[in-house]
Amino acid sequence: MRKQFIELAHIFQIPGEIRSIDVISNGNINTTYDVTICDGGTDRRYVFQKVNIFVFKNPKRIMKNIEMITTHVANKLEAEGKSRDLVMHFAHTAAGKNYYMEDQGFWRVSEYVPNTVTYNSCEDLERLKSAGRAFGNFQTMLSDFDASSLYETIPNFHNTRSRIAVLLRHVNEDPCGRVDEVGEEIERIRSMKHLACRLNELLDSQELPLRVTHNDTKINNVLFDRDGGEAKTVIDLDTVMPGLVAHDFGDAVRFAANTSAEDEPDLSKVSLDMNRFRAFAEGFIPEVANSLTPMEVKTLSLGAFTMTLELAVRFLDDYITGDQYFKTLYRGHNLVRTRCQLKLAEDMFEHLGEMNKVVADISGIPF
Ligand code: GN1
Ligand code: MG
Repeated sequence: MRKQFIELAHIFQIPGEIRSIDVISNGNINTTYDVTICDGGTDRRYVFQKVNIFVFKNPKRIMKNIEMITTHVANKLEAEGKSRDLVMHFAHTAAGKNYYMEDQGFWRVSEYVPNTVTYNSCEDLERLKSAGRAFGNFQTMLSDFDASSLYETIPNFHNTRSRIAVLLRHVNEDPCGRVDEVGEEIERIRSMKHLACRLNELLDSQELPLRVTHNDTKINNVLFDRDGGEAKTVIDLDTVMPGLVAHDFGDAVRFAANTSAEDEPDLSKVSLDMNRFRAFAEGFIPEVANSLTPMEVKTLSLGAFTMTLELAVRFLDDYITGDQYFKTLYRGHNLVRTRCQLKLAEDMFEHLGEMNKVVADISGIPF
């Protein structure tokens, strides 16, 4: 492996000697390494990433999106007198490309934002609020970005209605003979389907606008300052595409306000933590409030329920089609994830009124 990384460093024009290579194991899709390279007595850290081309069919276009987005954000930061380093920066090959494609895969390398850490869960409410500000701010930074110039990296990514339709088609086909095991889960999804498609309806009727959104707002996609604890920047820009603000808010809540991990097998540990919900909302909403329509604000909580049910649908779909999309650590991992997300979605359903009250309180918009 070391030999391959020496070659990659050379291709991406990074001078120096490789000191260490560690796997970063928290993504479910790409394969990521934390690589330290020493040049002239100084150690620098880089992120080497092999992009999953089963999931991302056109990675070159993704890298073009990323180039446009990071340039846009860096220019804005500079105009505000802030450091351009607060947005991801990718290494380029001698041919000026921010990726390298070979038989073994599709590679990219970014500089590790110095002095930062990531968290896979978040009980610290101040930290959560700061993550809310970071995702809200990212959204605001992209509010004047031309959405039509973006390639849609995964079509229908957060199209919940289409996700459910695909699942139900696969239930009929039962390609791996696993449908018998999951009758109850399918019924629970069917019973929540109507509400989960509400955002689709509001989009169809143009009561909600499309914006440029991040679409993968897990807390571990936020880099926090190692010393101060404040969120510095957001990463994982593969799915920046047109979407709904409720998707970004909702996916973040799904992950960060769950009292358990997203794949907790002990369902008694799975629930919505309203304190964490409030903390994230207190960070996110003031950042975006000026640019959102009242309907967007009113559908934020619905976004949390919708994204959680959508993830249950995606995990179950992957389970019954043979675990090809998400990385799994054991047989049945996707089913465990499904059950966890279903339990959380049901708990969110119970708490919709309470969540809406918090959003109304923070935004000042009466519902
Ligand atoms: C995937 O790889 P990661 O952890 O950044 C997935 C997200 C899911 C998430 C669930 C491109 O994200 O949509 O919410 O797993 N990304 C893609 O953990 O499908
Ligand atoms: Mg991701």
